[in-house]
Amino acid sequence: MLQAAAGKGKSTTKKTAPARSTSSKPKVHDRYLEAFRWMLLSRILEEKLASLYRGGMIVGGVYLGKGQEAVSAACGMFLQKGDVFGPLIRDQAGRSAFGEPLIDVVRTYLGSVKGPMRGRDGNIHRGRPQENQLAMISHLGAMIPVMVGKLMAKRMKGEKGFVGLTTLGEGGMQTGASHEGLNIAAVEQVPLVVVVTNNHWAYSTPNEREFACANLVDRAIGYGYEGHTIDGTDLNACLEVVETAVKRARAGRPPQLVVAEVLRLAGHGEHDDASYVPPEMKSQPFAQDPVARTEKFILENGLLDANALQQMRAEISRQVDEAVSMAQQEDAPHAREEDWRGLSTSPLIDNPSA
Ligand SMILES: Cc1ncc(C[n+]2csc(CCOP(=O)(O)OP(=O)(O)O)c2C)c(N)n1
Repeated sequence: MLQAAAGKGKSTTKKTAPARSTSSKPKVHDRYLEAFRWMLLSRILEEKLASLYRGGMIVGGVYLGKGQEAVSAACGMFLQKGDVFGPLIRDQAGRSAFGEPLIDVVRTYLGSVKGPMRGRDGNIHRGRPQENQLAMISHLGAMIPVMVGKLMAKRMKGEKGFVGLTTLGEGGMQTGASHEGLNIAAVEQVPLVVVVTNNHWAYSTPNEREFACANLVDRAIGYGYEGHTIDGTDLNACLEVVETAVKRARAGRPPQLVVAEVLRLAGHGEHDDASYVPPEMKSQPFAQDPVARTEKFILENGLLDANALQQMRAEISRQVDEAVSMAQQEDAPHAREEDWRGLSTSPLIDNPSA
């Protein structure tokens, strides 16, 4: 749903009538099924990671995207070569849709020296900056100014037609870094999409202790963004809205703010039992499990039958198990043999003209 539209110049900001997205019927079945596959991969992979964590085989935290798979998958699906993705902790589906190899994930969690972080950096902080997947920064809000800087650098180099998309939790949106980043992106008119997933909790802090506006999308107009809201449990709505936002940013319209509503269907991390979530919240519409909802839709509309779905699950589980068993046999880094320079700076030191 498009909530507020701002013109390209800051002074021409105007509010348009909200247009409600009415249909949940997928227009493009292939796209719907592709998104579902990323969602399912995320769910199955994360269940495996949680089980490895419980077995004491993962050092550091495990943070699941359970409940956020539909909006996250959509975030990765409309980005093209040359676009930049800045994912956060609950974005396994989006990372996979953007092109992150499964083995990268497992190698990082299991500390393999062959992983993208060479076994040195934990779990969710992985990335491949040279392939435009920014390494995740934990400090809430800090991904936005980093993304803005990256987009400005691309523009200064004369690149054209690119978009940057970064994600944020509703808690992260309340930090100073978020405000500064959101503001400067609009001042500089960089081609940016910010997807905020309001999962109702920032660790154990509920929405009413996080912000006092009616809906976070109301801030779009104040920042000079175009704003959109989505039911983050409805895959088709997520695909439509994120696609529109990416297209608009690419077409040179102001930065785009998308606010999706879901419930975090796990603890903050696997160390947290989330016992502070009141039971009545779990029966709210936004608390639906997007994977189950999408699966039901696929079956009811005959996009796949139960047998084909079962095969998809089995195939993904097999790929996850193979990746885990490969990474488990790989070495951790050896301190004395390591090149301790940073991942991004090494090529610049070796080849200063690069
Ligand atoms: C500036 C800062 N403060 C605190 C933290 C610790 N912290 C990490 S995640 C988190 C909760 C984040 O909530 P939200 O942004 O809503 O995202 P969610 O975890 O719900 O997806 C907190 C408090 C941090 N990483 N950075």
